[in-house]
Amino acid sequence: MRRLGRGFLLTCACLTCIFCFAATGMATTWDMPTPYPDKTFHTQNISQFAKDVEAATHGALKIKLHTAGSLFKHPEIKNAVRGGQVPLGEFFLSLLTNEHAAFGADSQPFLATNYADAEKLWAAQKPVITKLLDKQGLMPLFTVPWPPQGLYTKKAINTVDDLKGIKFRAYNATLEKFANLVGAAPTQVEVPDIPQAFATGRVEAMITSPSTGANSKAWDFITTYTDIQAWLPKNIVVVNKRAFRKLDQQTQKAVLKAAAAAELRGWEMSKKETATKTAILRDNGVKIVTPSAELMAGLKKVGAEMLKDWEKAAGSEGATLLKNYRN
Ligand code: PCA
Repeated sequence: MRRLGRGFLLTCACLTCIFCFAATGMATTWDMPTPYPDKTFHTQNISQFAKDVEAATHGALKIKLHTAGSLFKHPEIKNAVRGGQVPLGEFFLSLLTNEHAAFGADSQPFLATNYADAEKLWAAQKPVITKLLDKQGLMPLFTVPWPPQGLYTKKAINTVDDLKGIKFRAYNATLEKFANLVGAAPTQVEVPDIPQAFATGRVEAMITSPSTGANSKAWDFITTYTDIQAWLPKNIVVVNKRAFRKLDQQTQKAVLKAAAAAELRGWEMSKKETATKTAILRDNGVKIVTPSAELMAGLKKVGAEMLKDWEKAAGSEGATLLKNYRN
């Protein structure tokens, strides 16, 4: 009896091994580059997305994250997905403004400045950019906004004139243009390089979210956060359509379901970040300032000018987008 029992157990163990091998043999691993550091809420949201996909497919599809630009640098991620070097990736949506202005709608100063409007803007933008990405063999999986963008400086800023000549960190062409129009001197700096850029004096001020400010320990290099709530730019996760089609239908469904959940979860995380990260800035000695009416009027004037240029550049797609957003 004892011998029989042992034999039975051995057989079970062998069968388990065979099944394990079969399972790993069939499993696919997707490498996924992302631009931002691990503690960024976007990265944490994507990490949960990867876990959800793996659980829903019982390990048949694993997504391996390569964060903070470690596999591909941020400006290269989109083309890496397009070219099929990686099946999916995350990037800052408005980086594609040079391809079509419609991609940059969410970075237009003062067009959508709170979550309700950002949601409406995404609803209007989504069909337009889905078509544009489709032509490149790409499909959006989900987008998540950053909290409203505020102004970080080493002194109080009461009017647009106070920004003149300041060395300004920018993260896309639209912000670069905005900085130029207010008389500042912009330089592109990726998030992981922000502390170094301030420490070496390459930049002296920036516009970004409370998230990125707090994660970069902005209190080490600025004194004042002016809460101008200028726009809510988004990150997008896209998949290469050829890679997606290679998945069996059940796996495709699991990916889409996890993506929809990630979008909902990400927007909620973003809303919570706004308050928690502003409090962290305050707790670390940053002065949180409500902008003066004069500053806001000056900044909005620049925003209105930029929107006119954007409308010209974005053509009929832009007109449809704006019409749908405003209706
Ligand atoms: N953080 C990113 C994008 C917008 C934001 O809030 C950055 O500063 O580059």
